[in-house]
Amino acid sequence: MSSAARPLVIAAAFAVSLVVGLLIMFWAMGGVSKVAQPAAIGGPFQLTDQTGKAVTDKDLKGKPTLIFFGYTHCPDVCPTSLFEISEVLRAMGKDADKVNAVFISVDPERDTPATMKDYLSSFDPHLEGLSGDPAETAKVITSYRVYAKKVPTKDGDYTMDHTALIYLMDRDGRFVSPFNLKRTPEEAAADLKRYL
Ligand SMILES: [Cu+2]
Repeated sequence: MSSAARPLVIAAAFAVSLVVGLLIMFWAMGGVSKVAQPAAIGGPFQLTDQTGKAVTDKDLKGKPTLIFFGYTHCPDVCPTSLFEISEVLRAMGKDADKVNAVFISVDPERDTPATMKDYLSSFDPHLEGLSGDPAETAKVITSYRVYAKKVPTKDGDYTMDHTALIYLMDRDGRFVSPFNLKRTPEEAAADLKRYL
């Protein structure tokens, strides 16, 4: 090889490795985006709110939505989370009307619209409490990939182990990310306002 050709060969080898590298990167990113498709969390549902009105996933569209799954007999996690969500809604001011905040029951046996209404009276009035029959509940739990399991207690009663994640859905009903409440209500409200 002449000494004049060598830099060209090196440049060509570099170009080939760059192209191969980019192809691998695109392939890997394609693979990742398939796994993380927004449609993977959430889906159609039909439930009943605390006033007895039917609510579907379509009713939530047009506004960003916080969704929290739980049950009214919950001893600690649910009341704490609902209190924290209430604080965020308060910090939203008038903009609280432009978001949905939804509490979905994972306990169809005990949580009727009347029970939900009574329970939610302790929290921000923007909160909607949705419940359904066992089949409707199972469907929404599955589509949001919620973990919910009945755990019998010694006195013959039961509690529910459940996912304590707060789901942030965008105005089109697509899952954005878990919503972080481990910050001040003002910080969380400012973050939520970005999705209006
Ligand atoms: Cu709970």
